[in-house]
Amino acid sequence: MTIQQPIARHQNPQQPDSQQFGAEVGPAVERARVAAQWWGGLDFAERKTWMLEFRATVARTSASLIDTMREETGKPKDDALLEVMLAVEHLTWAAKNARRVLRERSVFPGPVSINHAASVRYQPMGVVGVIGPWNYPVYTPMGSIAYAMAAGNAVVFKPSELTPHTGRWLAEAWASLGAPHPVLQAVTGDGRVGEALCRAGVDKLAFTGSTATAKKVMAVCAESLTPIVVEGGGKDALIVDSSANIEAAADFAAFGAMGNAGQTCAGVERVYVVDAVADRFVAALTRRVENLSVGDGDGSHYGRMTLPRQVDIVRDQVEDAIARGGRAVVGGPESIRAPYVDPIVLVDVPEDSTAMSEETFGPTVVVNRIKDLDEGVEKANASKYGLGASVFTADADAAERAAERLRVGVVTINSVLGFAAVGALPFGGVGDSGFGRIHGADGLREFSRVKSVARQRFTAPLGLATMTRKRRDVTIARWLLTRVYGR
Ligand code: TXE
Repeated sequence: MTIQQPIARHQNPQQPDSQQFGAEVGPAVERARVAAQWWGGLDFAERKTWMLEFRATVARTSASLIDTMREETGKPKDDALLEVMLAVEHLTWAAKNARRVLRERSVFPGPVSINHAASVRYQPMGVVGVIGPWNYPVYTPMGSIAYAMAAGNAVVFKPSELTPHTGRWLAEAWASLGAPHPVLQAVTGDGRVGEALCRAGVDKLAFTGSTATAKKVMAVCAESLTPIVVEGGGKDALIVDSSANIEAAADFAAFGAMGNAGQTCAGVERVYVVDAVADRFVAALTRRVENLSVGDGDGSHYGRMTLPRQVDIVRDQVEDAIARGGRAVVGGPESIRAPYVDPIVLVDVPEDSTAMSEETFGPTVVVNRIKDLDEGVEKANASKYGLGASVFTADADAAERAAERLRVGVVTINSVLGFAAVGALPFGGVGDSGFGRIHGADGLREFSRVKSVARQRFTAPLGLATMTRKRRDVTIARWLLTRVYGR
């Protein structure tokens, strides 16, 4: 197989002019339409075989994928490797569980329709468009691609304009299998290509990116009533109870906040610590992050900011937090040396500052004090985002209560990002974090068209749905309504 050679860092890939956008997207969707006929006509076992073959190819040749990602995003090699591993995990889960989740199932028709056999089917939708981000350019889109393919759809994938070769790599890996049709294709370019994909007649659109762009995507998809699933980022909170293992909480907070240079949709951006243990927590977190190595080397803990303008967002938020009375206990505005940002830990930042309300997407974290877990949940829930949250406590009941009350799509207890490799767990948010779910059974159903079938097996004892219904039938219906259901 020909795998795309990595491009030089910071080099802009050649973009076609706007007239060519439709030119690439339209034919790709047409080819996908034909591919979907073939792919959707295979049975679950056949699709599983192809998908596991795809997985094997990605895994076997992952060295060049890792290099490509590394060049395009600036993340360390080990992080890129971990990302491919997680993506492959989801590919595996989707391939192996599609039949169990999506096969036709019978349902009880109920007493009034007892003469019917009732069943639910999950059919492929056809062609799914996937618009992906740059922060996890393999793992994140694979959460849509794998589940859409396992559900019997063909996929046209538009990677971020910052990671086009990573997107092409995946499509070429599929092409190298020699399947009769391109079930996975990539089209590259900026938002205009994404918009062309939204207009190209796809049957569903899966979007990951900013909330602002999600709204534009939704508006364009609304023109043709194309359904979408949106993963729009987050402002995740980590809450530390007084009973928590403080060292472990600090360890996970450091990883959740600084890993991948903080460019993680479900990364830790706000920490709420119960007052009694706050000083200990801040000291433990400081020890862990103050000497992290940041740079291009493979030994670095994290690399450059992938999106150049993200550096300005981080700077604005840090300056706003400090201007409003927050304090920097690790780093500060001086930690920003584009394209790198050294770790920044802020404390006692007002809740209405942008560092607390807007997505930061950088290696900075705010630690604020709370009186108890309940207040932590309240503050966590005050965000317009609602993607994930973590709770650290030794009290299992308190953790369960918090998990129940947190207004987010995914809760992690005593760790962070604990869901990322669990194929069975659906992923998605509420509010500005989006809607719909990828991963898990819900992720497979997200890319399926539900069809209900009711088959009459014999003439109904109660002839209600007929023009020749008898007085006696209506009397029985009235009796059922008032005496049985109205009891
Ligand atoms: O996102 P965009 P950007 C957040 C993060 C970051 C911000 C902006 O806070 O600062 O988003 O990043 C395509 N129609 N996240 O500019 O614009 C675009 O080409 C159709 C959160 O990268 O949302 C890319 O493929 N598509 C996040 C994708 O949308 C359009 C991950 C995302 O771009 C389009 C990354 C249009 N009109 C950034 N305009 C997460 N949720 O994990 C752009 N695109």
